[in-house]
Amino acid sequence: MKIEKSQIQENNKQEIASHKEGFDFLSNILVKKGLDVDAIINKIAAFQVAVPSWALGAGGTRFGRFSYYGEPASLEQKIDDIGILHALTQTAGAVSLHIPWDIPQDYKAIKELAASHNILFDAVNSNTFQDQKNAKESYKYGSLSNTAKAVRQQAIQHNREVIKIGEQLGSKSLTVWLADGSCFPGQNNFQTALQHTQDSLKEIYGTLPDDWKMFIEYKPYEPNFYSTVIQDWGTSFMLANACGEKAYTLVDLGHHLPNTNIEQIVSTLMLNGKLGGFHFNDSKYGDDDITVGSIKPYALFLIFNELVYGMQNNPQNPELSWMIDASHNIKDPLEDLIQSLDAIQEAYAKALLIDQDQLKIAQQENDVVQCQEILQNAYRTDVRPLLERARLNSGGVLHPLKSYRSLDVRKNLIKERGMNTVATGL
Ligand SMILES: [Mn+2]
Repeated sequence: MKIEKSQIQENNKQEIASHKEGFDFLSNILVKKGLDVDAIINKIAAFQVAVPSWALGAGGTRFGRFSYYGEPASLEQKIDDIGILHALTQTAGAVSLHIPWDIPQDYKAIKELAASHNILFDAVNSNTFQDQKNAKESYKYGSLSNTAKAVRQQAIQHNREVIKIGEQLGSKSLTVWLADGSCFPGQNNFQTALQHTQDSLKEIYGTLPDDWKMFIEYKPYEPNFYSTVIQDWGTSFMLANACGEKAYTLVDLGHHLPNTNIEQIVSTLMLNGKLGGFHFNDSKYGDDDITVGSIKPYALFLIFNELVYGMQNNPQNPELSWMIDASHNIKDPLEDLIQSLDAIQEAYAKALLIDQDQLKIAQQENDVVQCQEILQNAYRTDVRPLLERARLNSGGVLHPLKSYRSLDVRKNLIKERGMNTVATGL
C-alpha cells in the first residue's frame, strides 16, 4: 500500500480550518514572546528520525509473541511500511537496517524503492548477540569480549561485513551494541573482557571508511544479569576515545538504571564532541522499550533541552543519528511508531521554545525559581499546532494517527499480505 498525495490532501481538507484556528492562536502568543515561529517550524520539519527494520513487526517478550497481522514479510515490505509512516508524518525519512535479519537481495532495487519513498539509509546495526545458522563459533559466552580468539574474530568479521553492506546502500555509520557480559560473579575477568572488547573494536574501527562513524552503545544489564562489558556511558566514551575520532557514544534512553540523569550524560558527551547516536524509547522499570513519551515526557523534554543546547553551542559534536528503538508487544507497530514520532517532535518543539538567553541570565543570578519557570513555561505550551504546520508544509497530514485509521491502512496491509506473515527480528 502506498499513500497517495490526493489522499493526504483529502484528509487535510477536513481539518484545515480547525488547524488554522489553533495555529493562529499559538503563533500570536509565541510572536509576542519574541520567538521566530517560522524558524521553529522549519527546525521541526527538518528533524528526521530513522525507523529500525526490526520495528515494523510485533515485538515479542521471552514469554510469547502476538502478531498484529499483515506484518511485512520482506525488507521491501518493511521499507513500504516506513514509506507509509513517512508519507503521513514527514518525520521518518530514514531506515536503520539490522544485519543479518535484513540483508538486501537486490541492492539496486532496494535503493530505488527507498528513494521512491524519500527514505535514506541511516546507521547499520550488527548482531553478535545471537548465533546464526551455520555459524562456526557461538556467542553464548560473548562476542567481541569472548575468551576465545576465534569467536572474537568471527564477531569482528561480521561487523566488517555489515559495513560493506552499509556502503552499498549509502549508510555512513555502524552501530555496535554488545550483549557481552556475565550472568554470575566470577564468570568473567572484568579486565580481560574489557581489554578484549577494546582490541576487537579497534580492529573493526580500523576498517571503517573515512567518511563513516562508529557508534558504541552501552547498557547496564540484560541479557546478562550480573555484568555487562559496556555497562555505561563512561565505558563507551573510554572505548570511543581508544578507537579514534570517528568513534562515538550512542545513548539509548532505555539503557540506564532507574532515575539516571540522562540529560546530564547527553550534555557531558556533547561538550566533549562524542555523542554520535541517539535511540528513543521510554521505560518504567528497565529496558522496557515502550512508546516514546508514554511514561516520562518531562524527562524527555529535559533531555531535549540539553540536545538543543548542544546542537546550538557544540560545533565539536557531529550531527546526531536519531532512531526509534522500541518494540510493540500489543499495539499495531505503525500506530505505535506514529505516537513515538509525535512525542519526539513534541519534546523537541518544546525545547526550542526555551528562552536560552533568559535562562542563562537566571542561572548566572542563581535565580533558581526563575530557571524552573523558564523550563516549565516552555513545557506547558501546547505545541501541537506547530507540529501540524510542519507536517502540512512538508506534504504530510495534519493528524497522522487519525488519517492512518481513516485510510484503513492495517486492513489494506492484511488484505495485501495476509494474516499470518511474520516479520524477521526477535
Ligand atoms: Mn538501542
